[in-house]
Amino acid sequence: MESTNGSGCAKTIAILASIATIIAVVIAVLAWLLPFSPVGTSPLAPRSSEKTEPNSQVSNQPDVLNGGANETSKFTVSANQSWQDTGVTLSAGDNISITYLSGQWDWTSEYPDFDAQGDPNPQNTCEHISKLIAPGATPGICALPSAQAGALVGKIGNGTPFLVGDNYTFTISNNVKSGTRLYLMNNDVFDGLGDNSGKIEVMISISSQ
Ligand SMILES: [Ca+2]
Ligand SMILES: [Ca+2]
Repeated sequence: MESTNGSGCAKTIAILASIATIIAVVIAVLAWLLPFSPVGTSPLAPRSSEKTEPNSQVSNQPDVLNGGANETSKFTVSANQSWQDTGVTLSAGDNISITYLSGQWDWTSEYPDFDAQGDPNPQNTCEHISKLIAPGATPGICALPSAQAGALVGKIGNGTPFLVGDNYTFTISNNVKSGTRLYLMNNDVFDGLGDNSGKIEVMISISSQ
């Protein structure tokens, strides 16, 4: 009787031990499985982090692309009009290049045509011809008195006019407000534009920081 009871007790202990082992294994498996989705120790975690990293890289890329933006446009400048709005807007730090492409013009009727470099006669600065046309007139009646008559000249907003000629590349200074426009014209006496003929086409390239 005792031995039978003893053997029954041993079986019960063995069954309980087996159940305990199974429970322990289940707990161990759960302990391994549960933390890994939030913490990242399961096989799934690396996949979710792989998905996150490319997304964050993609969201950063447009900033890099915008930082290196380039814009190119063409504009036709008429010989017989004052400052012409190119529609190009500029910001401090932009690098701008204005390049003559085609066409010819002059600074007075019946005069041989030339390109954006202006009158090929070195004597014919705008200041010089302004004195011929209007003796006693101040040099301010020209867009850029010291430059050749009929040369392509430019200005940024209401800034000081500058010589462009066939090509001019420069950086927009820090005191220029964002969105300021580029203007171009034929370097002639303002009151004497009406007798000019021709037009030229230029390419304007902007690279923003
Ligand atoms: Ca003229
Ligand atoms: Ca002509």
